[in-house]
Amino acid sequence: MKRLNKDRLRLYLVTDSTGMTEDEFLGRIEAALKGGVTFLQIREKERTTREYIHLAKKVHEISLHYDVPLVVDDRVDVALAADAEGVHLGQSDMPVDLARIILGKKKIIGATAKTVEQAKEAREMGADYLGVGAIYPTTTKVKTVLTSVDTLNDICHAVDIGVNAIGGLNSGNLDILRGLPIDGICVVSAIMKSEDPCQAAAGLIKKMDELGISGGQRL
Ligand code: TZP
Ligand code: MG
Repeated sequence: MKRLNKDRLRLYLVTDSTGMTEDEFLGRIEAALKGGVTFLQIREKERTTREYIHLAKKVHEISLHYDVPLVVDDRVDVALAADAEGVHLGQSDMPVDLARIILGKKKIIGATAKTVEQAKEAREMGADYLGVGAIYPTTTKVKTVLTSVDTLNDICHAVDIGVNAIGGLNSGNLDILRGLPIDGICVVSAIMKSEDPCQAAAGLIKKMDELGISGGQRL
């Protein structure tokens, strides 16, 4: 069975519960799913393992209802405990090939790549998709550097797995990605910090349609 159809990557929401009650957090995720989010990553940097598992299970109950895959940032153990669809791994996290041994063939493994070399290596180790960025400076707490649009384009042409852009993206600045053969975008603040997460998600999809960001144009 195919682990991941690239169409699923179109609007990828990375969650951030900072400063929210659990109900507000879950409510925002559900609203975003109603607005058209197609893929979810739960990302918690300050939580205990037990809290991370608790929240991942709660988010998973909702994402299953919308038939949207959920991956867990950084933590293979939390992904397994919550029976999530997979995990997202950065360059300092567990190597993709080891995660693949632990998770098996059916789970989704995403990886962060900032260079063509990292992208090819992640693909060879068994990653199903790549998050590439940061395209713009971001206000979300993350250790990252900027990745140029040229590098993003080169990565798209160097690998046959899904490629998403990430970092500072919102409906007002997606023009930089016009016509690029990416499969989708990943956002945190554009949805998690918006007044109306449902409208925000719908607006991002509309903008991607206008700009011809639709993946599927390569390999
Ligand atoms: N990796 C690169 S940039 C980023 C991550 C996790 C954060 C993106 O957040 P935002 O709010 O969409 O800029
Ligand atoms: Mg990480």
